Amino acid sequence: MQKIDLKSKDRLKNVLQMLYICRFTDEKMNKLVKQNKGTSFFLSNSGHELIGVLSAFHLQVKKDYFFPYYRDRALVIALNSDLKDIFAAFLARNSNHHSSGKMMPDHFCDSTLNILCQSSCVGSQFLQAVGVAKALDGDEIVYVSAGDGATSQGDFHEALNFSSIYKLSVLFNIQDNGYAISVTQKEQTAGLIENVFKGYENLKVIAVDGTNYLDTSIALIDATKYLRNKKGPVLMVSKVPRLGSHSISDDQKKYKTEEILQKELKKDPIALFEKFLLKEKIVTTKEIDKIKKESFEFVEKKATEAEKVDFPKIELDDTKIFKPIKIEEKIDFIKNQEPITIVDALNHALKEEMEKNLDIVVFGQDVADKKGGVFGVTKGLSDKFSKDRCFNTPLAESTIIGLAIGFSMVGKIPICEIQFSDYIWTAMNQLVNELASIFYRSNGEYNCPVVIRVPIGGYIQGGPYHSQNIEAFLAHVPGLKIVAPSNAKDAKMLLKASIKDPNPVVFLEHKAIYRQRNFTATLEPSEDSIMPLGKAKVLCDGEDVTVVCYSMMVMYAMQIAKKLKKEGISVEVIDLRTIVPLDIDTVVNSIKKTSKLLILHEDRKFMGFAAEIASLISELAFDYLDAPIKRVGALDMPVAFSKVLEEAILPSKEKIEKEIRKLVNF
Ligand SMILES: Cc1ncc(C[n+]2csc(CCOP(=O)(O)OP(=O)(O)O)c2C)c(N)n1
Repeated sequence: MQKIDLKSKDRLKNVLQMLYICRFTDEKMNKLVKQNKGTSFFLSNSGHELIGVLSAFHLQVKKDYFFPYYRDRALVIALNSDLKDIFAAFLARNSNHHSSGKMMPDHFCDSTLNILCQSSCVGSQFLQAVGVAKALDGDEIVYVSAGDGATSQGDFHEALNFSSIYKLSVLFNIQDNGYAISVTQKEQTAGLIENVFKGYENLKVIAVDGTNYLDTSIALIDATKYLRNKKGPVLMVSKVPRLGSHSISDDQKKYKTEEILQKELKKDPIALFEKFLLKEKIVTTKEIDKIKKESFEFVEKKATEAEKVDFPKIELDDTKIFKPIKIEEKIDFIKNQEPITIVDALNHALKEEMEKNLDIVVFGQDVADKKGGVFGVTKGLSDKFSKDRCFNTPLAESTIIGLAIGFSMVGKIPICEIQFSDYIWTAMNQLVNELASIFYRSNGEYNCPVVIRVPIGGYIQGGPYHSQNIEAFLAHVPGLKIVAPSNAKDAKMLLKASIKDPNPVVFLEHKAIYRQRNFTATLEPSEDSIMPLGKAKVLCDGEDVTVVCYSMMVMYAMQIAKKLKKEGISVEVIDLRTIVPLDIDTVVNSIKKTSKLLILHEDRKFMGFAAEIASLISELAFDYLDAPIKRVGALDMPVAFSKVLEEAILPSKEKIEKEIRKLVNF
């Protein structure tokens, strides 16, 4: 490792210049926000400059990866992200990086410098950083910063745990300014952060005065050596003052006494650094003044350039939410084979794709062999492809989706499993607030080709926590595709399309039909067969009524259609196959023929996905309807364990048939 001369004049002048640029940027932003030039929000970074600048100096630009938080502008500036872009983003302009007007100021994102996409959710960056580190195989370091308040989030503990298990080179740089808005450190954490987390094996913990140049530099040398040698993660707790209020909407005088404010001012890292330089006689006052002046002028110039950047164009089409993808349908079947079940179909799709694409990684709870998943979908994958490509995660759903985000942003294709849909809720922040919007928020700089496989549904006496359906919740989130196959051939081909999709796909697998043979087992599509997302299928032609359904309800609808046909009632059954994208055209075309629509899903009727379809059809095809649209779904209550209750709560074939008959006779 190269020896660093911490007292070289060049280095120190460089640090000083960066510190001034950061401070003047802060002051300029504070002024700009009052001038109505496009921005309305400002977060002071004053006090945090030294730790940010030195972190950048001790890491390698374009080699290492960075998840800076909003008070880490100094790191981003010192990594040489163009200050014009930072100002332009601050002014909500169409900046080259940092979201181009999508995100509030200081949400950094610059793919040319491996700065990954930041949201506003405090603490959600930790697990994504860990995912990036797990995906890398060189001696790169993944830097992730946050304030002391963020360490209270469960994701922080999950991230320390996972990175410590796998000895991942993640530098957790906690910039402890003693406050989370107004909440003090004592109210926040049961002890000092540097003491609380010492129990994780392989984790090196360093506490440092982040306003002291020499101490911080030495701590970073120590940390980076440990990380480059792949000994494990480092938790560095840097004590810094927050010299401004939390943000422009806050007044710290409400909760900090004058005495505290004065004490904090004495810890201004720039004033302390100037003092150090003069004491060590490394620079003269004159040199300081010169650097200061040049830095000021540089900041002014960059801010002026930024003001000339246009505001974003008003582009609101789908291509801003989903990265475009075109897949041509190709279907043929393997000859002379027995029908396969959905479990087999999924397992074969995974094996075939993993064989072809070395970037695919599978993980989740119990997915590795010999168990191969609680439903056996991932059986044989870790034996065949090694535990690097198919591994068990801790029992932590946020970890699973957080890791997937990290993997996907650095070129991998993660396929993760949430063991039961009922347990996806602990990962909702990573799924909804993070994964779904990264393509949009990064203005297309990053996209996340993640597949999340989720067993859903009831009819198995699973009780309230092994029976849930989640499509209506997820369909409301822009940026997620949702697939719900009803049979083995569709499952195989749709999973292949989901893996090829550059966007996040939630793949819903119904537990009750995983191994069902009579309806859902089919001949096996060949390895190259694929079915694009967003194409519904008319499974049986009819004249009297259209039944729209998906997942397991397709089986019920088809069985009822077959029965009614014998009585001369002709039911057209449409299998949506994907919820998002939704193929509403196929439904409209069917209604033009039948004039009657029944939407069937297993999920609760109230606020279920049928409500959206009904509403769309009333907008698009009202003139063709001869009867009110009917919905059939579960009762508005949790699904009970007892068979008699479960049957009464979920849609039964009898009830569906009754409702179809009523509609036909309307
Ligand atoms: C999950 C979440 N909860 C609440 C907020 C609102 N919020 C934004 S910043 C902040 C305080 C963060 O404090 P800390 O992590 O100590 O960082 P600091 O601002 O002090 O640098 C809060 C509560 C948020 N953005 N995200």
